[in-house]
Parts: sequence; C-alpha cells; structure tokens
Amino acid sequence: MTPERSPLTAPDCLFCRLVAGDVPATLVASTDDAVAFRDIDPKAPVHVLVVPRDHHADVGQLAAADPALLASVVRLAHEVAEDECDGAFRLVFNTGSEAGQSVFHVHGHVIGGTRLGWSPA
Ligand code: IU
Repeated sequence: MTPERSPLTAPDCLFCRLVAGDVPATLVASTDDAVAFRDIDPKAPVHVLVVPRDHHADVGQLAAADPALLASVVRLAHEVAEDECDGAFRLVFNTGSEAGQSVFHVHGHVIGGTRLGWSPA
C-alpha cells in the first residue's frame, strides 16, 4: 500500500530513503503507515525489519510522538510473524548505540524461524 500523504522524513536517513524506494530492499509487507523488509544481514532464518514511514529516531520518541503509529508498527510485525514463523517470534527495538542501534530511524527486528535462546548481552 502507498501512504495517503508524504511521510515525515529526515535528511540523509537510510530508512527514509528505503521507504521512498531510493535504496533497494526486499519488501515483505506494507501498509499506509509502515513497511516490512528483509534485513540484509539476517541473524535468524526469519529476520525482518518493520519501520514506520514517518521518521522517528527511536521507539521511545515514536511512542511519545505518535502512539497509534507505534501500534501500527507492532501490528505489522505480528502479521509478518504469523505468516513467517507461526507467531513465535522476538520483536527487538535496539535503542541507542550502546544497545546496538546503528540506524536512527526506529525499526523493530522481527526474529524467528528457529528456537530462540535468551542471552542478549
Ligand atoms: P540496528 O538495530 O540499528 O543495528 O539495526 C539495523 C539493521 O539494519 C541491521 O540489522 C542491518 O543489517 C540492517 N540493514 C538493512 O537491512 N539494510 C541496509 O541497507 C542496511 C542495514 I545499511
């Protein structure tokens, strides 16, 4: 689906450019306000990123600015997980460079397709 209005963007943001179609990506699903695409460096058999079309730097900023949009992102992540890993998945929002965030356009990692261990640190 394409958005009903132009998304809010930030200059030089990789995922804003990807949402606009200016950076290649393997799309999995999309809605008016969010896009899901395969991670280029997958860490599990299913590794999909879900991003809002609007630019927000991280999940906390998105929650404060537009909680309905955060809900849309989580709904799309759940739909992808239902399709690709029977609904058993991890949804990770790395927040801050110390926690591994490298792209400062909020994105949820949908990780699954295998039995997941629990040792994030
Ligand atoms: P992080 O949580 O900010 O570290 O996640 C960024 C992810 O974006 C990381 O897993 C990269 O492999 C992924 N990625 C991508 O899917 N496509 C790209 O063009 C680039 C990074 I650059």
